[in-house]
Amino acid sequence: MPALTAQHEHIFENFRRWGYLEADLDPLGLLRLPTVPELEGDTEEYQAARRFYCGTIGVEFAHLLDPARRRWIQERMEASPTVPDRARLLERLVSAELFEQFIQSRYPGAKRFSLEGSTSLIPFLDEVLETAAARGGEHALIGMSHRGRLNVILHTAGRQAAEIFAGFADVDPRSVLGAGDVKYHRGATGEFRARNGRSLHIHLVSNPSHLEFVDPVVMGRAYAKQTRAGSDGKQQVWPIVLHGDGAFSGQGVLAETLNLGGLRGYSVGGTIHVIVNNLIAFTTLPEDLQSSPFASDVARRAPIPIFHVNGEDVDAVARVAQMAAEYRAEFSSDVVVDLVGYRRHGHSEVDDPTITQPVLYRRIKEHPQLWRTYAQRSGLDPEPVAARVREALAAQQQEAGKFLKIPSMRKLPGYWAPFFGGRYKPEYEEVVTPVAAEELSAVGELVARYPDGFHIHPKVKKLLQQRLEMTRGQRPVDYGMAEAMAFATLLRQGVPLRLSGQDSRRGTFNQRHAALYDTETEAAYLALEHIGTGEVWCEIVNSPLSEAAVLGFEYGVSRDFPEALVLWEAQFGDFANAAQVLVDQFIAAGEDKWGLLSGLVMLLPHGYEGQGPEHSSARIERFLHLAARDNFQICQPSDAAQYFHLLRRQALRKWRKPLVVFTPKSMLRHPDASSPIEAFTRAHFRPVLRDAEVANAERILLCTGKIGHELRAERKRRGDTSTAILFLDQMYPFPEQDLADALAQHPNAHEVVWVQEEPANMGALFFILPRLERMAPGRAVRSVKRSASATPATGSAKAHEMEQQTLLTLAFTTGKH
Ligand SMILES: Cc1ncc(C[n+]2csc(CCOP(=O)(O)OP(=O)(O)O)c2C)c(N)n1
Ligand SMILES: [Mg+2]
Repeated sequence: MPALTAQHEHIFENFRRWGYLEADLDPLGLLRLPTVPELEGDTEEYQAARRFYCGTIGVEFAHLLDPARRRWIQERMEASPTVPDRARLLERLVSAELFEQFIQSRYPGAKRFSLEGSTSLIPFLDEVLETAAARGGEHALIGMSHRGRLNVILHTAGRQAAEIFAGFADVDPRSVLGAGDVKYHRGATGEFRARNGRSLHIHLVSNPSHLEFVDPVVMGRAYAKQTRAGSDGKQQVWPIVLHGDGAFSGQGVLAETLNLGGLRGYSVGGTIHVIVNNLIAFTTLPEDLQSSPFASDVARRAPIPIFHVNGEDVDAVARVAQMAAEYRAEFSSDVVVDLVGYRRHGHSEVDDPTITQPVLYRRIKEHPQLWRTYAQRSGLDPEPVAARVREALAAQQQEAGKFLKIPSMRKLPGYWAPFFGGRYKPEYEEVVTPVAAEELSAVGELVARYPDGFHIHPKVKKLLQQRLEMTRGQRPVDYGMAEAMAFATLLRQGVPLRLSGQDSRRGTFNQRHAALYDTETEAAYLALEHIGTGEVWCEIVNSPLSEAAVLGFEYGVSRDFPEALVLWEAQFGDFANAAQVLVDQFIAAGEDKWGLLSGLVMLLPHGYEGQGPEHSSARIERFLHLAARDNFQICQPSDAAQYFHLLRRQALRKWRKPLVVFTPKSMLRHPDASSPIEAFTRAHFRPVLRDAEVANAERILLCTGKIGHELRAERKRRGDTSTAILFLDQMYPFPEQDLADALAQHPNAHEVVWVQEEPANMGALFFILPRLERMAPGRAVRSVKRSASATPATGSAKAHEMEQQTLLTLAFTTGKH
């Protein structure tokens, strides 16, 4: 081969960099792209380069940092494409399009979020999965929103059309009163049969309406399945996420999720992202959706390629699918595919698009259906296939009539078998959370250990020494050590463990020290990661500065590793509101909507310490608002031993429910919240802590968290012997019996006062008061709280102190006569 001239190279480099901007990507010519002066010219080189880079495939890869990856793409783009199995592609297109039309004609007025205009998604997914199967893939986790979901369930997950049609008939609404979900959000599992005879298990992840929030959940689930699969897990389990163009460019959680792709502790060996780009979002056009030409532009910050492909060139779509999947397999990297099409109907089928885009929809109406044009271009007769498909769909509709209730299209993996959800029953309380003294002292040695020659920081050395003394009963155990002991004892009992959060390895409050850092080399050593044996893994990870993506990821991990203790920690509890969608739509509602359980733990630092409107409150009220039907557990352990037992209970129980824990800040090392070693060897988690100091009180103060300790100190200061202080360590499920028993210990108490640090419109007040009133007939029920406020706390530390003092004073005087 003659050496390429510099001129030739220069021209090709320009096309490699900018060619996608002049590629023929858009079936209806709607994309507005800039012209590129560097691509002007008509020499032979220009024509050759244009053929490679400005056809129906345009690829952005000049921003990849690794020359080997750029070369890999270049070689494939500059090679002649092989001819695909066109008969097969046609058959899939016909089937995908006629399925939509069948629903349109048989269930008029029903929403399905048709795929028409982007039906080449179905052959695209086929080719991705074919490549995955050839590369050792066994599972594909697919996340997607509404558009084309039913089509994917049928063609990709391999479910029966009859099962889908039964959903349109809504055969038994009574069975899902107040629960369940609409058909275009429900999950499905099935099999995709590849040509090489292998089949891939497909897991279509249940999805809420909130666009893009499923993305990190898919990754977390894939991560868990890959961990389970072992060393070649990343080849076995393939995450694929489908996006709308509007959602891709607009929703920040997508950007957060892309950022996880290359991080240790979160990498899943590459996710295949597909934008089903119909150049519209509901009624809004691209010029109002993104500031840049392509919806995909947000992905260019990551070192991953972006393939654009004209969705009407089905051969090119198949070629891109193969390239994308091969790239993922080769480089363990994310890849983005922008499948450009249009939307044949309104946003849903009951929506009239001619109101907002009358001209566009006149054009779309005249635009031929893809299966017909593809057949024509390929010289194939589509009619025999079409007749077969129509007949099969009609037969499936007959079958659908036989279902008595909407069929579940999902089978849970076997590892869920031992676990259950539903309402809480007291007989579940069988788990043993105390640990023998010898075991605790053995564990103390283990967690305080570091390798020979490790240069330990003097402050940390002192702390480790103190921890040893704690397990030997020589000093009270604080929260940090209680947690380390809970983790270590669980690991020794065979429970895998994963904790992620911002700065979680050291701990935001310098309390955890799960990782020790060598003062000479900065190498990290995590004693907990060396405790489990065999399959028992432990990961304590510093997360990126994201709440939504990281919480979604950990929820995903918990969904596919129910036997592990999976924890997400917020830096401060209120930052969890940046992930509120995950809490609302998955964690609180997942069981009700989809019958899906999770044992995820959320650790949310909470407490009023004068740090201002933020950093004070983890918004207890928000979680209590979401509490119903025992959907999750909401707890605030008031001392170290309670925390220890709570974590162990969560891991050892088979009742799998998310657990929200309000964790302390200043109380982390406070002697009042530390516990004697005996509390770890004997007790268990108590939802209500009784008062050991005051018997037969005249007044009862009921509270949760730090304020209780302050009330105790105030009582001591006052020399008060007639006021009992009870801690409500579990707010939900509401421990009615335990609380009733605790109240009954003080039959002469004429009033019960709920005391909280939070303002009147926040905290647990609204939740507790009506329950207390019901439970304390004949006693006055009152409350002490900050005045209602638009912010959780004051910005002035001094004002905070004054308020706090007032709370304490009021607590000891309110209603007193
Ligand atoms: C977070 C969120 N905001 C708004 C909506 C309402 N909504 C549902 S679909 C949709 C348009 C989505 O457009 P696009 O992502 O392009 O997908 P398409 O429907 O075109 O396939 C909107 C605004 C939503 N579901 N989720
Ligand atoms: Mg769209």
